[in-house]
Amino acid sequence: MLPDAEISYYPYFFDQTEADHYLNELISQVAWSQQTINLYGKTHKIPRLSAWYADAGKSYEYSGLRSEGLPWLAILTEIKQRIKTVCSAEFNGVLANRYRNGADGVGWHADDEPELGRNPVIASLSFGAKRNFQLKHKRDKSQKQSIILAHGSLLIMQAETQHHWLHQIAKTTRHMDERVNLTFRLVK
Ligand SMILES: O=C(O)CCC(=O)C(=O)O
Repeated sequence: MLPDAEISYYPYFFDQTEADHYLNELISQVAWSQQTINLYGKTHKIPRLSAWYADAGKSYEYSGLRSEGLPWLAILTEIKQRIKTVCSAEFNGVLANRYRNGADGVGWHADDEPELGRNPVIASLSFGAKRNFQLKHKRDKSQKQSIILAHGSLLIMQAETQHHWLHQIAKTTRHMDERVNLTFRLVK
């Protein structure tokens, strides 16, 4: 149990066959793009591919950029319905991330954008390569945790987690196959 957090992890949320199917279909169906950010006047490509799907009018700002939601794909709606078997929260958008290899990652951050409101529920699904999901407390430096996110797993973060904790998927020089992550969110 982590302090100031509420995190549930379901390593076998999807069985191997389902997880393989979703990995392949998401890679081919999602409209992946590599966003760029401006840092101190220089343009950088973010080290992953992404796409935001959402109900009409639910735009979302991530990696410093606002994205209009793409219309839901049937496969994403199907996965959203499955999450309902363990979590009663409503979701109206999903951020898809694709890590092509170990050189892709996401740096320390919290999912605390204002449009998610206070204490958001984030449901995060993983398909493909196992990656290390690290958490660190914002103030108490002795508090850290890491979870190896397995193929077909579901991680739910809720309550005050985003307020007190940061998370990242660190880049690695080790060989890594592709991984797709879906984080379902409710944009107010
Ligand atoms: O890929 C992951 O598991 C984490 C993704 C993430 O942190 C995010 O989308 O905010």
